[in-house]
Amino acid sequence: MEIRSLEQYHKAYKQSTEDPEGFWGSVAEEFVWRKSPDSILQWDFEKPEVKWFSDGQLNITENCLDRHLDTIGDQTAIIWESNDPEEDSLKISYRELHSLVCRFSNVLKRNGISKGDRVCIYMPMVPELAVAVLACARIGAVHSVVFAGFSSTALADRINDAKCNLVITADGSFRGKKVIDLKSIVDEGLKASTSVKKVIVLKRTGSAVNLQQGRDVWWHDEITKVDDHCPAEVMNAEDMLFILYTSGSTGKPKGMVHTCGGYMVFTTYTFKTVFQYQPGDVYWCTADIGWITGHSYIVYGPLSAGATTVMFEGVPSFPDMGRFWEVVAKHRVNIFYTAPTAIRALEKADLSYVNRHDLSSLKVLGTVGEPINEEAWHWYDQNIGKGKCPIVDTWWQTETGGIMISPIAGITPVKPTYATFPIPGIQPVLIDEGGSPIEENDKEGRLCIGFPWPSMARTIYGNHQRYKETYFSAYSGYYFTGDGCKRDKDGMYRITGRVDDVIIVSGHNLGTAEIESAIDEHHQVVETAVVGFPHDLKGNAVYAFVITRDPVDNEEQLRKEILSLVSDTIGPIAKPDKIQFVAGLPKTRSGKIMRRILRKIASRDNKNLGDISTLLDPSVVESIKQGAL
Ligand code: 7RM
Repeated sequence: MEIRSLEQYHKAYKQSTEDPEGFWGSVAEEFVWRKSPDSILQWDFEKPEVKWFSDGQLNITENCLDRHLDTIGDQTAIIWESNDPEEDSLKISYRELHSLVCRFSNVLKRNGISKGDRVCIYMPMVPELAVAVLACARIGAVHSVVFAGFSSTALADRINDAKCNLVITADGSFRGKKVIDLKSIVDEGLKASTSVKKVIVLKRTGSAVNLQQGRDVWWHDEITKVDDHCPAEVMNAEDMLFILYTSGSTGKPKGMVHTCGGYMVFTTYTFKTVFQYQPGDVYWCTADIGWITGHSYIVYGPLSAGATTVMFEGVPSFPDMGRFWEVVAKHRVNIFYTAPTAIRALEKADLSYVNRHDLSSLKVLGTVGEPINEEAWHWYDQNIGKGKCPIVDTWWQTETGGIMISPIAGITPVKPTYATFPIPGIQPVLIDEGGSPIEENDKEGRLCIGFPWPSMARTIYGNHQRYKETYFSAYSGYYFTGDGCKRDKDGMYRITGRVDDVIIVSGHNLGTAEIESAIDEHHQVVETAVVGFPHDLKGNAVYAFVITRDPVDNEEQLRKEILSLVSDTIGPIAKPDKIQFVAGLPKTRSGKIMRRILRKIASRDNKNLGDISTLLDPSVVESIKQGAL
């Protein structure tokens, strides 16, 4: 089933569409099951209901840990790199990780947790976070990891929605120069919760904490009270593995539900296939485990594949803009996976931050999270990959669980800014304005998926109706991704951005990403966010929020240069009517620009900005409002 040539890719893809059950059934044979699945797929996109391997039984941690002990037990499973470059990094072998997970599983049981209970994890990027996740999975508890940068309100919303019974947290976390007191955020959040009975607290920063008697216990005390023997709970393939919240365009965040069997099969398969992981490779995904990328491609996929996965506690800019490259050199990283937002920031720093480090270990580069602009793609390719590393631009979503459209490193062709071709098993369909599938190439439409894949989210926790409405009602018989997409003459896919980010100016469809990418070409520009705003004549006009490298001394001059850049790259129609220079953009904690807020400001609808609590820095909103044109 391995793909080592273009021909094998075509063959696998063909089989996966002609005989999906045969294809995934044989991929599934590579795993350890307590009971092998006979039933491979049942599905109905109208209901909607999807089940994979439904009579199979397994525990994902036996696949991530136990099955490796005899073969690669002493190989490093996790390399941990601290926020502080002076602190020693850690190497944890598969055998050690197995023992840590079993021990902590027993701690969870001791604290009243059993199969089916929901456990909220709100922790820094330390190895214990991976241990906590795996320990939940081992005993069949459902984890809900909340990124440890979310506010107490956002945390409380998520704890209450899932009715979590227990929270695992730390006294605090280190992020660059900052120390964040996580435990006090948890305390604040729990004032609004009735379901949480216990809180387990890991000591990381040494910050003062308030332990509530009867509720709060220390991680380091608890683990001395148990041994490291813990048989894995036998799970049905369709039992819940985890809930992960993702924000929608409206309403409260959606708790996407992923299940054990299909998620394991697909994340492992895509990890090995897309990155062409080879035994012995050191793999680093810079995401936080609080996001789906961290779940699937720091923890589950790599560990199930028996890889060495790097976990980094810090940020790309601390102690300086060379940190990522220093870590790559230090651990001889072979496969490096990051986000365009990080690439754009690092690209603006002096090249000496890159060039002082030895990046010769790199073989494969990856990107994920948003469309990558042409300039950033080439910078990444030339300066990090030195023109020798294939770039896998991986398109997928929290809802899809794993990578859906992406090059296969070194095997399928790449094209800058294109996610290129679907992974075997994935059937993308472009839908036109009228709701009909587009057969021809060289066309743009809304990206849907026409057939189930093993790691798709099965429901929204506690709200199946919303799941149906959000993903299966726009176009009957299809899963709707919410993204716009172009398929070029060769059948390669380019994700153009959320369809709600399309601006129609005088009847012309303009993608915000295109315009942003044009403006970003200016040497003075660090980053741009573009939105539409209502315009009497044009219907909509373009408003650009621009961060510059240095303070602007001649705004009019710079505006002129930007306008001619846009005009030259896209056409005069795409020229922004307004260009506002700003110090920061309203970003979510995973680095996505919240255009919803900018749209409101651009439309002078300041009163109704909605929930800004999930922003990395809510204060930027006020300063953008002040300077609005
Ligand atoms: C993995 C992740 C999902 C949304 C998705 C897209 C955008 C992600 C790419 C991309 C263009 C990519 N999950 N997106 N990857 N757009 N090219 N390679 O990010 O749930 O947090 O976001 O992100 O709009 O719908 S997510």
